[in-house]
Amino acid sequence: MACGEFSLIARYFDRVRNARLDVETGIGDDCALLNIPEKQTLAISTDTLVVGNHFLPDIDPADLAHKALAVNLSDLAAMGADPAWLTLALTLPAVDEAWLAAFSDRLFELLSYYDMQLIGGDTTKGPLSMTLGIHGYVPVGRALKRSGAKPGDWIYVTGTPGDSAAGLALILNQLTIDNPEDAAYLRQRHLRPTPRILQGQALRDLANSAIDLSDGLISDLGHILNASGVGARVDLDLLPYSDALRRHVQPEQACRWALSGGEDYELCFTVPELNRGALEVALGQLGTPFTCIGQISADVEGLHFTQEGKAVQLDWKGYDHF
Ligand code: TPS
Repeated sequence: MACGEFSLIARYFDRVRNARLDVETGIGDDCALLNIPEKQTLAISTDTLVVGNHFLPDIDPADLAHKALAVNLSDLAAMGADPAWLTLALTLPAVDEAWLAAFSDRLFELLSYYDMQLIGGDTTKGPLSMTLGIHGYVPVGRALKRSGAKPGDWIYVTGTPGDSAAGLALILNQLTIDNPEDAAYLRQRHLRPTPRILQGQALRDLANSAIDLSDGLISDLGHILNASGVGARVDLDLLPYSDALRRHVQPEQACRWALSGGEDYELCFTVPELNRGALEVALGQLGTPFTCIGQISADVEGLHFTQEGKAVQLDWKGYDHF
């Protein structure tokens, strides 16, 4: 059956209305009209994913939907925001109904999980790509920023950075792992990252600064340092690795992926000494693994690494498209 742009939207993207969110008009008018809850600041972010750069052409459409939404949600997590509205501009080479059904099913599953609503978008023909605009809100004055790190703050990461880059290496056949469970785990960490939404919200009153790990710790922690005008020491011996990464990847490669691989979508944040106990409780209650990897310092510039107590120079860079 032929499926034009408008029936495509009606069939796959105009689904449920969210009762929590005050949306006057969702998909189906020229603009969406949203009423923002009182005493909340709107948090807005946008991300583009392009075939060949962010994913391979044969990616499973459900994985693509998951990743596209998760990387956007991760930006809201890094600010401590509550997710609410999504726009989706989708460019497709052709209408493939099975592909669209699988893509939109996973998208709406996640939207429902995070209690969000798709409020608009655009569909065009061309090489597969998409731009998502995500909107959330955060109580006025309580958003986490990159610029708040203070000397003496402890630096933490959630989860186990490096897994996503190992998953990508598996997908690109640059790495082989003979243990199917470990290989599947690493692939999943790349294809289906977990946005740390509740963790970001729990950090609002505990962390001085936060960022999500999209380009790798070197680059992303570097943004915190630049924005805050401070330096930091990170102890490479403290970097948390997953069992799968540790079992199958040489330590130096694991370290390189953790620092510069990117796409982990974990949070990196800094916490003053005073809040460390409350942090243990708050993230412990959520069952989130998190690790202290270093400390913000006023007497160094930029990022300094130590290993076995000695300074080490690393010339690795974070992921850069250009
Ligand atoms: C086919 N990659 C793409 S974007 C990015 C990384 C590490 C950083 C975050 O992007 N080639 C293929 N798939 C991939 N996922 C990569 C390379 C690696 P952005 O800054 O756009 O959010």
